[in-house]
Formats: sequence, structure tokens, C-alpha cells
Amino acid sequence: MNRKIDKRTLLKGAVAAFVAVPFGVRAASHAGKEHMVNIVGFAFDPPALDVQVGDTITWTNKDSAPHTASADDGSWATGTLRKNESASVVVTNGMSGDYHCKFHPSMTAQLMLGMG
Ligand SMILES: [Cu+2]
Repeated sequence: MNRKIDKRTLLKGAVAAFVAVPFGVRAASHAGKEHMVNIVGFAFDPPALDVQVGDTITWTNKDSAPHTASADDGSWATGTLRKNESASVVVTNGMSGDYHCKFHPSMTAQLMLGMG
């Protein structure tokens, strides 16, 4: 008897947690725009991008040299992108805006985080 009640309680808890997460994510974000940033000629294009929480940013490397998009404070990074490779990052609260290429520190750019 006791064991049966415990199982039901656990199941209810699991369902509540499962439902709560997607609702929370939707409430905190807007429609979720897609942004494209090309890496070409050892530069990020565009060098400054207006983004909001929930947006997705995709970097594509058009150069022969490998590049990354790496937050100056280390909070996010794409990893190494070789020629014609892409990687995406979803904008989250508290994400820092200034970023660079870890192989070429003179390559810098900025995400301008809006309130959504
Ligand atoms: Cu680079």
C-alpha cells in the first residue's frame, strides 16, 4: 500500500517537471529568430548583430583557414570551424556579447543582446 502511493507521487512529480520546462522556456523567449554570420576574409560579417534570448545564431566559415566564434569571457564558443563548416548557438540570458576567433585574436565582433 505505502509502496503504491510512493510510486504515484513520484510519477506525478516527473510529469510536472517535464511539463514545466518547455513552458518556462517559451515564456522567457520570443519567436526565436535565425541569424547568420559569415566568417570571410578573417572577419565576422556582420561584425555587430542585434539578438534576443531564444534566437539562434549560425556562423559559417567561408575562409580556407580554420576559425571559431568564442566569447571573450569563455561563456560560449562554436568550436573550430573549417572551410564551409557551420555551428549554431542559442542566445541565453546572461550570454556575453563580445567574441573573437581563438586562432586570430584580432578578429573580433559583438552580439548586442536585447531584452526580448
Ligand atoms: Cu580565425
